[in-house]
Order: sequence, then C-alpha cells, then structure tokens
Amino acid sequence: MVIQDEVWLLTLTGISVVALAFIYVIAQAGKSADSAQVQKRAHAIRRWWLLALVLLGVGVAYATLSPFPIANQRVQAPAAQIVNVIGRQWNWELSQSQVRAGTPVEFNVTSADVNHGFAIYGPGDRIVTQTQAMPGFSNRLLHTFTEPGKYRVMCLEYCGLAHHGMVTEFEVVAADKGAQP
Ligand SMILES: [Cu+2]
Repeated sequence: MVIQDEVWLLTLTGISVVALAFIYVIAQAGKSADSAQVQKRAHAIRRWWLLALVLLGVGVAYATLSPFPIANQRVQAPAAQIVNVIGRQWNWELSQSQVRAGTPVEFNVTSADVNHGFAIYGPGDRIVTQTQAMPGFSNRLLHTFTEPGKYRVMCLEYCGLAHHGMVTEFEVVAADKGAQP
C-alpha cells in the first residue's frame, strides 16, 4: 500500500531528527556556557517547540478527521427511511433488507440481551458507520448512503461464543429505484 511507504518515510525522518538532536547535544556537552544567556535561549527554543508541536498535532488531527466519518446526528426531522435493528446472541434482525441511496436512513438500534456493536461495512468491507446496540435503549443512527451495493452488518463488541457469527447483509439500491422491504 502506498500509505505504508509514506508512513515509513515519515518515521525515518522523525528518527533522523531525534538522532541529529542527540548528536548535537553530545557535541555541545563538553563546552562551558554563560548559564543565564543559555537558559534564556533554551526557554525560547522550548516555547517554539511547544507551539510547533501543538500546531502539528492540530494539523494532523484535522487532516485525518476531515471529513468526520460519522454524519451529523442532530437532524430533527424524521428520516424518510427507518430501519429497526435488534441485536441478539447471535444475530441481527433488520426490519428491512433494502434501503435507497441518496436520502437519509435512520437506524433505530437496540439489543435483546447484552451489549453489541452495530457496525455497517460498505462494498469494499470498509466500515461506514457504527453505534452501540444496548438492552433497554434505542440508539438512533443517521446515515445517507452514496454508493449502491451489498452492505454487511457485523458486531464490533465481543458478546459471547458466536460473536464472530453476527453477520448479516442488506442492500443499498440506487436513488431512482424504489426500496423493497
Ligand atoms: Cu458481538
């Protein structure tokens, strides 16, 4: 994968910077210094480093979280498509097996026994969205599908012996086709 090469290069660059810093410190270790002057400079460098690190952290967080993977959940109007989901040891029960792409789908997710993790995986088995399935609660998950195809639901929380078998499928059909229940 391409991204692995980039991460490798980034890691190597990071290690080189740390190594150079060590070499610099070792080279400077023997020299005597005017302590007040040096301390002032050291404090200034530390401040700049801190600022640079904070900016880098914010930048990396923003770049990797944007676009945020979970859609806005604060929409008040009820969605046109509603799917009721019950998780139980060890299967998923979905009130319908087809939804339409292009318009929001509201999943009302609950559990009949223990906690489960309701996760939807797209055609390339990439996780699309997820929420918890909890006994006694109904968690509302809004998602608008953009890509038609077969989607899989898997459990993301270990829930007993056959946890791995909690897999089901549903279909997302193109926006112009009507979804069948
Ligand atoms: Cu599970």
